Amino acid sequence: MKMGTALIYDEEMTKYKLLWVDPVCKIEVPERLIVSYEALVKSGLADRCVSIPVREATDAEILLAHSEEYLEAVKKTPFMHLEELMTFTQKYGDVYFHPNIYHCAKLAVGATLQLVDNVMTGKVRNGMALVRPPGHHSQSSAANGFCVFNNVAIAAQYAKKHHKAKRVLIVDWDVHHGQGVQYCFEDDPSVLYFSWHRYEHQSFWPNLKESDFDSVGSGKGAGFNVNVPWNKVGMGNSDYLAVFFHVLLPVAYEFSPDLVFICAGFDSAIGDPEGHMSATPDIFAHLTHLLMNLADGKVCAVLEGGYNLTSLAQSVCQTVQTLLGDPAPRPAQLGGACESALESIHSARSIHKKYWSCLQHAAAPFPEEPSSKNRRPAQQGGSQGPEGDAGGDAQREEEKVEEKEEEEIVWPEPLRRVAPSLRSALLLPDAVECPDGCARFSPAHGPGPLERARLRKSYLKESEDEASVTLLYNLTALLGQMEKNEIRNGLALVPDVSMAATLLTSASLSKRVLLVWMGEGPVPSQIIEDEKTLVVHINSMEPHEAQSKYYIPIPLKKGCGDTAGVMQAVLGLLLPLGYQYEPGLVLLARLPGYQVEGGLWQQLTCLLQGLALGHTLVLLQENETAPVGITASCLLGNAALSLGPLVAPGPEDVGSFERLRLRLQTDWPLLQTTAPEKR
Ligand code: Q9C
Ligand code: ZN
Repeated sequence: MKMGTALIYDEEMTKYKLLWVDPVCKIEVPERLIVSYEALVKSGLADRCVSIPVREATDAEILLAHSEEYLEAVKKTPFMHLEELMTFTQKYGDVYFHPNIYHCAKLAVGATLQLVDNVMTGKVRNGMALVRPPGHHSQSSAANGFCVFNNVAIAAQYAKKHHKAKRVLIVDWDVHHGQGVQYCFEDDPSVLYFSWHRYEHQSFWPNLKESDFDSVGSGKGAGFNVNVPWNKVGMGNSDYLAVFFHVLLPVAYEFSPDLVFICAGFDSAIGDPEGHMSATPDIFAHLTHLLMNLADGKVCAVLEGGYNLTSLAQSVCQTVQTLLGDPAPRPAQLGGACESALESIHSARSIHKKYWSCLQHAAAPFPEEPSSKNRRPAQQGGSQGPEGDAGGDAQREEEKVEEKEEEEIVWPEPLRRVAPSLRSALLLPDAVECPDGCARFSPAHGPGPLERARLRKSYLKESEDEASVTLLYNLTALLGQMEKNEIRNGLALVPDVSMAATLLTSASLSKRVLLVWMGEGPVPSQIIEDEKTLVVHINSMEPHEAQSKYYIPIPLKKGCGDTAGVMQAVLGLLLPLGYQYEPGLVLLARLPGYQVEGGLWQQLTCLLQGLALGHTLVLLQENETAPVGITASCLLGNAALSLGPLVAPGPEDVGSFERLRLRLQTDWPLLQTTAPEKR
């Protein structure tokens, strides 16, 4: 099992800075790296990582993404005087040179390659490289946007060449468009580049036509470039998650990368003077978590932008802590994506539907200019923007927000994330062996006579033996310790999954329980009627309308063994529902006879752990012991097995998901993929 998180950093990369006055470049300071690293050290996170030294990239490595002429030109900069550096700088846009920047740029590339080597050879599972200068704006023959060499583009080429990576995914969550990465892989179907970025209908830097949603790649690479432009500032947590659920993740799972890079810029976080967005640092825990089961967990995060030092340091910590496997914080009060974000989501889904079967039923594209151009997006917290016609007032208000000094923007410090001392407890019959690394659950003491009588009366037939009573007691005891945060997650083999689920939903102290019901068999009516339980039932029964806000059957014509279909339901329906619901506990019930690919079951188990601080309790049928090992592995924090490139899900199923989404989105706005007046 590949475990461990690499951290790659060297103080040397703080040793260059702007030497003249330039208001555009003054935000790119050495302190960006210093505060990020210090925050990791102070929080104890750095100590938990495997520290790996940087190295200089070789010329041959730099040439994987740059021209010889450009490399030779940059090579001369260490010997230039101030005047010459200023002149050289003027050849490029929004960047500065310094006598030591060439050295640092070689280290930034080398640090990224060290990360790739360690992840690809299995020395660590994942990792982060804290580097300066950043990379994603730099192009074959040009420095740009504080970037000298394209760290991630070079590393993606390197992984293909030296580690035989067949498919590489690059997720660019920096607030700027990484046009350098886009250009590098424009016609290359082996590298899928995803970027969201502040765009404002091309009025924001770098003001390129090709940053819009309709640049999808060219030639063989058509469909492998996914742009989601933000046409408003102020995008928040709900907007970011909606793009992940409805655009990036379905495409990424269909693509099935061997390696994932994150162009991890944190200028997309609140307080940033460039981005003007309102997503909070803890959202990066979720964005990271949602990518961590692609490519068998091989994720390389590489720092790009981020100019508010407080926001930057917090966001870096959230990312690294998630890579280390700590439970993600509860994403609070998610609304739907705002109208402008929905327009971008809709545009991206529509233009990509001919390339990705997961999007084949996305609604038709907008006719020309959307009428809602002036509506403001969600502010902090990401709740729905104001309804009704937006006119000049809304416009003026927006200008006020823009004028607000970024230093004035405050947000609460992310809560400390504590991992319970016991990660996984298993409740197994004596005859079933406990997988390595797991603890067999045993409560401090057994039930007293009164408790035995109560359990027997409420849940058991007369004929059942005392062992059944003990099992029920142990189940509630396990649940109790999970709810006290003494145990993170659990697995129980039970004689009757339905009965155990009924017991647990009624015994849970959580205000909200998410019950994921996998396979054939009715959900007990007692649970359906229970207001504090949201039931999502994935099955292969005939679709039926009998549903309430809290009982959501998702029927699959092709059956719930159809990997592509179930994955689509999980990413596009189950996860948004779960994130919106904010459960305190997730119960994952696998009904007897449920036939499913092991990797799919693992993906489900892993992805659900982003909810409820990782409090997942899995129920399996006693005589079906085969999934115990693979389930336990995921509960322990190992990555789910990759599913391989997904084939098209049943077309009827994709269509029925879309209809289900339409029907449910009034109650659950995070399911929205289209702006209201276009529905
Ligand atoms: N206010 C990175 O984040 N200046 N580069 C834009 C518009 C350039 C950002 C000016 C920003 C470059 C890696
Ligand atoms: Zn940026």
